[in-house]
Amino acid sequence: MSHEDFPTENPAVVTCGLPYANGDLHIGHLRTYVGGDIYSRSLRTLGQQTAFVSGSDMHGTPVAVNAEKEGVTPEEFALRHHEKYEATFPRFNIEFDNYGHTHDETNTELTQEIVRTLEAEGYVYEKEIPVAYDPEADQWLPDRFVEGACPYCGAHARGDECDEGCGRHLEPGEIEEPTSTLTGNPAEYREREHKFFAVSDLQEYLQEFIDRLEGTSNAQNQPREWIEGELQDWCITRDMDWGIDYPGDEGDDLVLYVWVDAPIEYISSTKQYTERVGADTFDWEAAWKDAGVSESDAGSEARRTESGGDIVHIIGRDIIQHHTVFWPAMLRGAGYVEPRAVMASGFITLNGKGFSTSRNRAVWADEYLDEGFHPDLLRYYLATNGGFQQDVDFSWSKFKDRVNSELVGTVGNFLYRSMLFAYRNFEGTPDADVSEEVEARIEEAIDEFEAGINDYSVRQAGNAAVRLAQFGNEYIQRNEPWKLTDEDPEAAAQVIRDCVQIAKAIAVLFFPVAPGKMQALWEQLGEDGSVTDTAVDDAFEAPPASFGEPEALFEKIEDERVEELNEKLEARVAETESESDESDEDAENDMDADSDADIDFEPIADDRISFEEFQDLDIRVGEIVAAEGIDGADKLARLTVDIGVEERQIVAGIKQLHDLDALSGTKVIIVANLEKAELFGVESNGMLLAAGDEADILTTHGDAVPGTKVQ
Ligand code: B3M
Ligand code: ZN
Repeated sequence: MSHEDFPTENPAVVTCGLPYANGDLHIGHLRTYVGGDIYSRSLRTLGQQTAFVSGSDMHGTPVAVNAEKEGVTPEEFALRHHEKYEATFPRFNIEFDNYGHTHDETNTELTQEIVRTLEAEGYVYEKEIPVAYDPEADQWLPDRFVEGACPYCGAHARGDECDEGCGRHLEPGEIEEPTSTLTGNPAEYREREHKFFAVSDLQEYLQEFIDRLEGTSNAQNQPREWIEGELQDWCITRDMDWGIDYPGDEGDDLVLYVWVDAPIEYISSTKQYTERVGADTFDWEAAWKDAGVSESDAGSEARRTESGGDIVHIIGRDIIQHHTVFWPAMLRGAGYVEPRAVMASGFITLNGKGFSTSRNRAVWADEYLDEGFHPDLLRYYLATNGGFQQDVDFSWSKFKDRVNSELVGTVGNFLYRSMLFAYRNFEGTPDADVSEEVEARIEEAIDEFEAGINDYSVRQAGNAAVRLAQFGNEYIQRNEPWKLTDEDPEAAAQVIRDCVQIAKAIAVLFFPVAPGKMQALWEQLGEDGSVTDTAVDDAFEAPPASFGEPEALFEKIEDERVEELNEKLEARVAETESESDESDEDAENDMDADSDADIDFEPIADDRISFEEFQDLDIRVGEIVAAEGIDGADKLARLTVDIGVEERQIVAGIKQLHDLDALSGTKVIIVANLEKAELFGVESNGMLLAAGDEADILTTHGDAVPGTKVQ
């Protein structure tokens, strides 16, 4: 069942994954928040009633572990970071309608209420399970207090997550060869009673839910296997005193698992927004409560929610499982509205390598602003450099290129030249009607913007305005108004009238990406108020007849500046590395160690091979014809590859790293004469070449056809 296009009559809630209140923000962390801010602003521009909410994730072992290292209470530690985040987001024009935190009263009460409802609905049971214990420290070892080997893939993993291997959520007791992170000693498993949420009871519901779910394709594809396989129940309590008490168990050392109360903050934060602005402005219950589900049928057969709002979750791709399995199960079990969409972003690298907070190998959020760069430049870069689910690399040099060519060269150039011309010759908007051609082109840009939002592509929505500016430049160039002012003033007035309208349409459509800069443009156009209060149709309204002399909105970044910034970064990394040999150990302190992981390049092999040996390899260009996941295998996909002379079946470990549906037609490089192998019972006849852990697929630069030999 597909959803109605935006804008809908329902209230929408856009949420961003809650940052752990645990460290400093670097520009890589900002990607999902920028994406969420652009998405929610764009929905409003389309006329959708929208609340944009998030908050800090205060609980869980990531915070407890670091607070302990600093010798402060988890609360003090988390609040300090929360306040810092709350102040940092607006500096990047990321303006939440409400930014709360998981430890506040609203969230504590709502979490306990939801857990009580799940209990009352029969979704919670008790079970004795083995829990890791450190006998020396005389302490239970929940989640990140224990590490060991993943029982599914064998990779080194944290207690609750196989962060370096298959990416699975791990239940207490699952990790093998447990070691205490407190003392470094082997941990024991001791039996202990815990509470479980019967996710498996909702399996049938989840299977139907995932078919309805919209958003990026990774969020729909990745969880299928879990939902269709044996669904595990979920231990929802932990042996800790930092967290939200299990309702009724206050005083005991049992708190709710952080992943219970963290997503509930999405609802709590919306509720706080309503409490501040009133239900007439935004009604959190209308958005979140599933009025159609009575207590008695909450757990029955899957039934499409008829009421409630459009909930869009924007997250990093490492927490897809939490948002597409556990969270919808909780919502369903407690009678709340299911998410309409999950948008899961790719990771971000710095000069091709991972950000590393411990090695100071990062561009810090504060640092970016202190260098004097406008936040909108970074917003533009992060939002449009790649599709939302693709990995994006940041380098000062690429940043400079995009700013100079697109923001300065295309958008800024068009706006400045047309408005300066209008100001000098007409002191504002010339008195004429907009031409049909330009009106149609503005309509096209609006359609593109709207389609981008409905496809969950902030890049497409953002690019609609840039492409309109590109058209504007061509339009001026083609009509040469500077030649017309004397010969045919009326024709000159027409061209400039059109350009001023394009400028206004850009202000409306580019506002979600560049709110600060577009507000300045709005004022240059002589408009009153804030662009926030405009909607797409305002793109067709004439700007005021008079406005002042414009100023260039975007400034070129010089090569020397890039050199200077690169040098600063290198020097800082070198200094941090020489200061500390402990950086490897510190890696787990990172706010988000997944995206922070440094790539340790392997040394170049010493053994040289002869040219003849190289020639023994038959490497060919191929083209993917079809790609599908192999059932039961976490990582493997079966590819059909056209290699000119024949079609080959090749098995490759790319299942969770690529959107398989989007791969057909992709040119690839394969080793065609590798011995055949059988993987998961499927024959692999050749090998796909791909770079690094993310399996960045090698392709051709030009138009070599399938079958062409690579030499
Ligand atoms: N605090 C951060 C993460 O795992 C975690 C997100 C919670 S979202 C409800 O990326
Ligand atoms: Zn694993």
